[in-house]
Amino acid sequence: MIYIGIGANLGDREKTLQKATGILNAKPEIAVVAASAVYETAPIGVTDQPYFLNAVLQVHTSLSARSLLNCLLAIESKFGRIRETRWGPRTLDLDILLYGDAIIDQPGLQVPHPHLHERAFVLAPLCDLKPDLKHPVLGQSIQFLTESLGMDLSVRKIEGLNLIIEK
Ligand code: A4P
Ligand code: MG
Repeated sequence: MIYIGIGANLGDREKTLQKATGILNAKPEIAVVAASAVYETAPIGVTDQPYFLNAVLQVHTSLSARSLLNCLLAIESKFGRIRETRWGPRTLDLDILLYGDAIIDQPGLQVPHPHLHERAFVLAPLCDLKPDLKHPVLGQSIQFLTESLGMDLSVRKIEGLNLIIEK
């Protein structure tokens, strides 16, 4: 199963997440099968920037990891994302978190996402979807990794906000 992290911290964040989910699902090669709750999260890395909305999507796809990445990058640029600062503000960020059990370390493509296991803004929504999923490199469950972070006040589930999946 494939998991994609989605985040936005500029503009209408909620609308961006919803629209990007719809664009992904509209691709004939991609089916979004589940979406986590949406979380409001404190910025990590460059901390002097607005709060993010983050969620995780579970998808089925016939695309290779590389083709999926290219598709995500094309969707990001549709939202006018200009990459200026690493870890800086963005209208839309789409990351491949997990591609089944695949372990990929190529230029421009690392899977599992190298920061997956240390970021509450990814682990909390992923744990909603699949707590018993094992990290292919570390061998530990998503629930274990989430709990290992301890109490994390940097992420807050937004009650009543759900991404709608329509095909
Ligand atoms: N790339 C390599 N592996 C992957 C992958 N598995 N998924 C390459 C997606 N992209 C991957 O990313 C640079 C390049 O990473 C891509 O062109 C692709 O070839 P980028 O998105 O342009 O740069 P970035 O996002 O600024 O840097 P980086 O290191 O990818 O950062 P992250 O890990 O994406 O983190 N705080 C909160 N609260 N919420 C957030 O969502 N996001 C970030 C960005 C920082 N702080 C945040 C959040
Ligand atoms: Mg990224």
